[in-house]
Amino acid sequence: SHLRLVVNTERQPGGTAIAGVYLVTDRHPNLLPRVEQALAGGVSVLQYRPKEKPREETLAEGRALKELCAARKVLFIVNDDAALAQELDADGVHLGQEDGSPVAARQLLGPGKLVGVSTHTVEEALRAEADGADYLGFGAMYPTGSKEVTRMPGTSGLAAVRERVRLPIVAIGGITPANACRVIDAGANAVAVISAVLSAPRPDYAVAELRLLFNRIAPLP
Ligand code: TZP
Ligand code: MG
Repeated sequence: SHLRLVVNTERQPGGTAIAGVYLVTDRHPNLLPRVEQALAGGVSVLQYRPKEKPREETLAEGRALKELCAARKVLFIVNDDAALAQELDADGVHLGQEDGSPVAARQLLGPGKLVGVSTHTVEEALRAEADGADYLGFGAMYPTGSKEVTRMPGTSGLAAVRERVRLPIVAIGGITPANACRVIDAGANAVAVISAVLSAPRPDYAVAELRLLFNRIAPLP
């Protein structure tokens, strides 16, 4: 069964769409039902982060995830690959520092699509803003087993970026319901999570716990 709370994930008028819980996919063998359950807890954005596999499988998985998102008005973003985002008609693409220019991605995807850029320093954040990013990824906050991270600016790095940019900031890396309060307080508009949700016994409860923190802490610049 799913969480019985009524969850409103519709965008608030005048507010940014990038806020709250931003779920990133992994290669969980049972990914679709796990994601479906997570969305029931109140996810705002889903990022599809496919792993190496045949293009047709990636497309099929991407279409299925997009459908789950559409049913709950959750934004659907594709990691790394602007061409895949275009092929899936995703709501946007998320680029790392080595994934090509945000300007080119925006040109390919056309108006109305979101372009997010991963950043780790104030300098990268300012450059992403100048390149026209719609939001920033920023991390890692904490050690994580989900990715080999070489930089961990943490919540103090996040606070430094918050002072310099007005774009929505999505913090990532080792975030859990137990530490998300610190991350939101340091200025995150959204928390990106993999394991704290997809490896939880109840992904919907884990999302709800994270989401409710925003209602309680949220006044952000
Ligand atoms: N980028 C920086 S840390 C990370 C990514 C994709 C992994 C986050 O996973 P988790 O399990 O929420 O720490
Ligand atoms: Mg990338």
